[in-house]
Amino acid sequence: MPESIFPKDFLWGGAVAANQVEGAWNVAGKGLSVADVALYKPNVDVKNYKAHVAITSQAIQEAMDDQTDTYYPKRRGVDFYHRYEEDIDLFAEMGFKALRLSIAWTRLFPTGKEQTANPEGIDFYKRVFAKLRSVNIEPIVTLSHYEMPLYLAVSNNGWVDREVIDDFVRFCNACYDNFPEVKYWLTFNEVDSIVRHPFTTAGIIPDKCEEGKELETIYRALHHQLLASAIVTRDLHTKLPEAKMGCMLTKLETYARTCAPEDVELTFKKNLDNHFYTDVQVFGEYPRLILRRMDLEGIDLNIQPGDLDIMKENTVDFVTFSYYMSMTESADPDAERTPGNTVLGVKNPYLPSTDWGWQIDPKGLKISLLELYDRYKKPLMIVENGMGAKDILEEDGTIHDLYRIDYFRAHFEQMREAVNEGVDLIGYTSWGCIDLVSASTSQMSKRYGFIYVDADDEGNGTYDRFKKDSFYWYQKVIRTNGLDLN
Ligand code: BGP
Repeated sequence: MPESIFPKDFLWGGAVAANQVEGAWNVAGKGLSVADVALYKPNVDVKNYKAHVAITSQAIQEAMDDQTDTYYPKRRGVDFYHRYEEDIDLFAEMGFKALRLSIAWTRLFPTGKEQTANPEGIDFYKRVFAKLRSVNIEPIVTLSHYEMPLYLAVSNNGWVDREVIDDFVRFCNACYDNFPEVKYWLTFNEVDSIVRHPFTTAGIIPDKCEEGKELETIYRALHHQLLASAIVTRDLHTKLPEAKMGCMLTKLETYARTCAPEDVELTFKKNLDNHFYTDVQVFGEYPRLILRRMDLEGIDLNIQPGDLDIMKENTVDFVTFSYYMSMTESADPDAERTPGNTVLGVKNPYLPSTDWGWQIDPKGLKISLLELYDRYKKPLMIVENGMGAKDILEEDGTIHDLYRIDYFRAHFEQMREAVNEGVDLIGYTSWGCIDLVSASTSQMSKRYGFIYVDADDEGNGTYDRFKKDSFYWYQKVIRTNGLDLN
């Protein structure tokens, strides 16, 4: 068998998030998170992501008054809370080396303000990590994956309040103290997403923000998150010197629709704007061009004395990102647009789209890998990649998701080329390795998994698990370390 181009210890695996898989939203002392008030909106066009992620104080109150999970699918997830042993056995059967998952902040600190962690929450994750260890699967833990305490959103307007930094630092240190065996940690999932969905990412309630100052409010909250990221990176390096801290970016690779200089400039700025968040976490400082842009837009980050020193001295060890699709930009105001991962880009005539309009671009993954490795010169990990699709469970319990195998095969071929051309890629976790609740639309019908979960958008079904054709394909890919993609 010829040698694979991937490193022998390449971390093949899958990714999930507590708020999209666990369910058990109100048991064992868990408090309400921002995900628990995410309303499923069946009558809203799935391509209108802004409408799906929109939130108001009134909608929050209505959700808090509703104890059911009928229209709050993230309250039920796919019942991983009770089925995690069966699910982890299935991941092990595929040969996973790693599983990316998040620790729900409100399982440990129900409101975020408690001074000590909820023992029942600690116990759950101890059991999950023990199960993973028993089948030699390395946990990659996201500390903040769209799950902040609702109490902090309602009482502090989320990360707008600098005080929330201390609450997050206390939560992260409780994780380090209770789960010291975890080697890979990530601070904020898609740290750049705060500008696209400020409530989901940072608990910012739009109707609580000062009129006309919304963007400054968001960037001030972002500064608090980036400062918190540096502080908890420092604490990790102090407490668990063997562990590694990563940042996590939504890689929105953007192409110019034409070679017209206006299109190229606009596109160049779009990519600068996508990278600056992780620039801060890797280089420890805000890029001058971004600070100047904020200055020109009248945005004051309200940086306090000492903040920049902490950020400069505590940078991350590796860089991770999500990649689903690429985007295109144009200066033409009439250019046709198409939705992507909570974004709206110009339609690329050379690329096919998923049923949700996301443009499938395997070559864009290679470009992203080359670009991020050249920019950061740190080990990279792809921690989200995959395609949402309406899978069909056949009478005999099979699911023929050949389109998903084609998607992954094409992306793995590009990963192989990138590694062969010198990129230090240490791992890959597909997004939604088991069907779960969609982040943007709260649908179950937007399936990503190698494992089918018998549940529909309204929560009807047995919740039994079924292996898709892609389960067996990915099992072979992992067994041959990426050599056999047929
Ligand atoms: C990313 C999130 C994931 C996941 C993914 C797919 O933004 O980090 O949580 O949900 O998007 O998006 P969706 O679930 O909206 O299809």
